[in-house]
Amino acid sequence: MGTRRTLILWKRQVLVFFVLLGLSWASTDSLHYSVEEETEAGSFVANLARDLGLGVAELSSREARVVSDDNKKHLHLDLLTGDMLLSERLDREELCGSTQPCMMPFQVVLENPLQFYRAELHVRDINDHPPKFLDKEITIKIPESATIGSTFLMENAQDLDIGSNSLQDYSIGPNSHFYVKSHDNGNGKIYPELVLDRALDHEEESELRLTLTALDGGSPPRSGTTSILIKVLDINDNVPEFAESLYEVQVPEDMPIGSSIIAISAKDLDSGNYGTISYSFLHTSEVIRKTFDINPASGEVNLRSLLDFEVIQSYSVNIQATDGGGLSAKCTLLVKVLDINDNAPEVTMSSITKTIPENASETLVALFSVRDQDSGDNGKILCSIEDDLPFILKPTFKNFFTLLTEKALDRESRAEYNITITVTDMGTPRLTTQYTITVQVSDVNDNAPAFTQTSYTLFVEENNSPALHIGTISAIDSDSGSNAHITYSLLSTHDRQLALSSLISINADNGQLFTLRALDYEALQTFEFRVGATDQGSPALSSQALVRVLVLDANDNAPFVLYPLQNASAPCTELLPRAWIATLARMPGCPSSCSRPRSQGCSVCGLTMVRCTPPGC
Ligand SMILES: *[C@@H]1O[C@H](CO)[C@@H](O)[C@H](O)[C@H]1NC(C)=O
Ligand SMILES: *[C@@H]1O[C@H](CO)[C@@H](O)[C@H](O)[C@H]1NC(C)=O
Ligand SMILES: *[C@H]1O[C@H](CO)[C@@H](O)[C@H](O)[C@H]1NC(C)=O
Repeated sequence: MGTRRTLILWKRQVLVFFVLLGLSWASTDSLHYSVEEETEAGSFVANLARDLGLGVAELSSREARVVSDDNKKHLHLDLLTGDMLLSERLDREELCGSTQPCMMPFQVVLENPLQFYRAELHVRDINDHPPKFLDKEITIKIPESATIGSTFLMENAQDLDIGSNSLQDYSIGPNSHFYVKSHDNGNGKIYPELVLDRALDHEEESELRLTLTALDGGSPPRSGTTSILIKVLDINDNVPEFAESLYEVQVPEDMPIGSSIIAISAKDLDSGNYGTISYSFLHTSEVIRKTFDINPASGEVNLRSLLDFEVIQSYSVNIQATDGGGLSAKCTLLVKVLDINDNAPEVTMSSITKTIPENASETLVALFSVRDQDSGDNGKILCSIEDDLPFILKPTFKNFFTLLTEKALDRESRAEYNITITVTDMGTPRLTTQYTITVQVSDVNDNAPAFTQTSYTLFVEENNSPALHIGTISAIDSDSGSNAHITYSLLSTHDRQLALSSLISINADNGQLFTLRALDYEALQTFEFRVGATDQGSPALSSQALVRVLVLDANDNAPFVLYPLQNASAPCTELLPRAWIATLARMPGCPSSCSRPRSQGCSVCGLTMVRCTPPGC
């Protein structure tokens, strides 16, 4: 633009020159003046009267005046003094731009006769402009891999001043990576060039800010600055890095599916894609893939399926972190499964005796083992039974227990026991398993029959009918079964004269007593005998009681003829106990059993009594 403006100016000058030339004579000599730009208006430039060798009066009379080629009134002639003054402040940069020297041709015109003098005013440059950068901030992108000595050309600063007042040099603020070189491109412009002095590292410093200063050569020099932002571009020069090579996490086995157990994180000092890490499992087994998954972006490891401490106690998972440039690192995640008390203790019966004899000490009732699949306290077991039972638990080898009777049991006081074995682990919460054993106490013949009374007194009126039921004795045996099955019997009497067996008979099964014949008060008023009750245990137990029979008198005697003897061949009738049948059967003419009693002249009285009329009686 400066050049173009100069051109226009020059054309105009030429035009004016020719016009003037055509008008009149022109002086050959030209006058040279010089003034500094920016000088105050009204400042003195020269005394034209003296320089032209004319008097002031003549200047005035000939209407001398100063005409600038550009038709602007930069100068002014004072006709009273002949002084040529500046009529305005001149700006060299405006008048001439970069053209130098900055010459402003003008004519001094006189009339009568017309005469003009060529003159020119040299407007001298002063350092009134500092160098100036067009941009307040310059951004340069430099890859961190740039080698030392690399150069980076930047926009130059501009200084409107010229010559030594124009831009001369560049400098940058202190920094450890760059210095600046001024670079003359040959057309008069000086460019700054950054030179890399020390290698850059994006990870250490991703941006640098420098101040570039442009200096001119004025006195004093003026300067302009701009800020340079250097963006250090990343290259994938960093491998992802895990904070630890081994991560360890403890996970309770009841952790629900989908839970996050840990977030693994690696760092990559690179930025952008080179610093973007994706996580994955590396060389993992099927089991691990089924159990865990990893979020590729966040590195969060989640549970895919339930853990079971009783199956697997720990997992070793290899995790790989890969950046966008394909560099990778690996670490190991150790997942320790924590036991939760999720298994109740178990009881395994090896043997059970469901029936134990009473009155036996330390009888083995059961042999069993306990176990709990959990570990630690969760797997520690306490084994107990109710306190109030006559049984004890004894630990044997390992986890085996025996259940024994504590003392001899008495079936008669308790015949059945329900023993609940309670097995509890020490976990939180405690888990308990119960196992109930029902034990029957079998009978032992340890109780003798006991008579309801120690002695019985029976009354019989004399002349009773034979086979009269005169009373019942009774004993109780608290044993059971045959041990309680009582057989009653008559025992011998102390009175040797008494033919007890012909007087009394007893039903061995129910203790009913019968008279075998009519009693006669006048012959026998009272008698006593012992009865026995015997159970069928082995050995059998028995007890005795005393029976006293009192015969009551009746008025049955008329005056009695003692002699001659009454009919002596009357049939004898007798009641015999059942037990005697066998004996009778061996006697001629008597039945051998009661299956055919009547044909033999026998008849059955009740279940146990037989009336028999042996021919020999
Ligand atoms: C033992 O348990 C069984 C079954 O529950 C019950 O029928 C029986 O009465 C119990 N016996 C005792 C002595 O508690
Ligand atoms: C019952 O036990 C006691 C004491 O051991 C013993 O004296 C008694 O003979 C036993 N009885 C039977 C019927 O075994
Ligand atoms: C025996 O006495 C009974 C009556 O008491 C009588 O019927 C019977 O004929 C007598 N027999 C003899 C041989 O005297």
